[in-house]
Amino acid sequence: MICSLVCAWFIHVHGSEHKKQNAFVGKGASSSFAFYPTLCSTTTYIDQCATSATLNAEAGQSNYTWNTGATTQSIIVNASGTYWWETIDLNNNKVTNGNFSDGNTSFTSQYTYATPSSGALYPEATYTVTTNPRNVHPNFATFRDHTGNRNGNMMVVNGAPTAGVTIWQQSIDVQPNTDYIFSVWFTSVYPTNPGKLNFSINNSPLGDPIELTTIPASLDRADWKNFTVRWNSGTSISAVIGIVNQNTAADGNDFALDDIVFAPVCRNYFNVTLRSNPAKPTIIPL
Ligand SMILES: [Ca+2]
Ligand SMILES: [Ca+2]
Repeated sequence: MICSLVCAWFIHVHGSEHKKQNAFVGKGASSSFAFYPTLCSTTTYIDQCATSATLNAEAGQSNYTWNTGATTQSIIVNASGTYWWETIDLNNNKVTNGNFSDGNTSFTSQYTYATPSSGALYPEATYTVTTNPRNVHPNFATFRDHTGNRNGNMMVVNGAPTAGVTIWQQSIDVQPNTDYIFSVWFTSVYPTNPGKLNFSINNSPLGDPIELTTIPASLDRADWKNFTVRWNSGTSISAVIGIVNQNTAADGNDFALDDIVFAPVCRNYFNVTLRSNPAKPTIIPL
């Protein structure tokens, strides 16, 4: 009863603030209310008579990082306090033409560009920008770009057996002392010897090797996978970001990439207040 009264008062006094924050105020012994922040760096306020609250990060992320160490979309917290989860600020992508919609522009490659046509990618160490790998090599798989758009472009590469060659590179401006995520979607376009690559920044390798997976011999679909690496800009105000081939296999080693993002990490905060029921009074027998 006491808790209900306290919470009723709190909702009355702070209701307008909570509405503005688009948060839901609930009460009860436990909570399964959903919270979906839509903007990065916002704070969602939660205040409820409960011993726990469920915090839901925005759906559709490829990975989740909470300050508690959790990596799931939702977490249950049992104490008042400030919690946050990190994501990529996609509204601040520094890459130009990362989805290749503008074709073969805004980036450089140490491989040779081939104008899209049947068999254009027969030679090793060539690349193109096209809507279907089969369009440029009869032995490559047939599929759409990463977003599944029939008219969407991707970069298709016939990898060559020389390590340390830059496949894709672009110079970008960055803010100093900021954490960034470099994110790329890759798939093999041929089953043999899936590609091995590295992220690079300012011509130094960064992060774990990017090891692609094979695709079915039927060559009827892609296996798009997302690879990311984190980087702190330090004192830099610009960076040369790149993707470097590390596979020395002669056969196969052919792949596609799409939706390149280089954007700051941002955090969404939850400010949680949990109000427990007070202890029941002790009834002393007469
Ligand atoms: Ca695309
Ligand atoms: Ca090849």
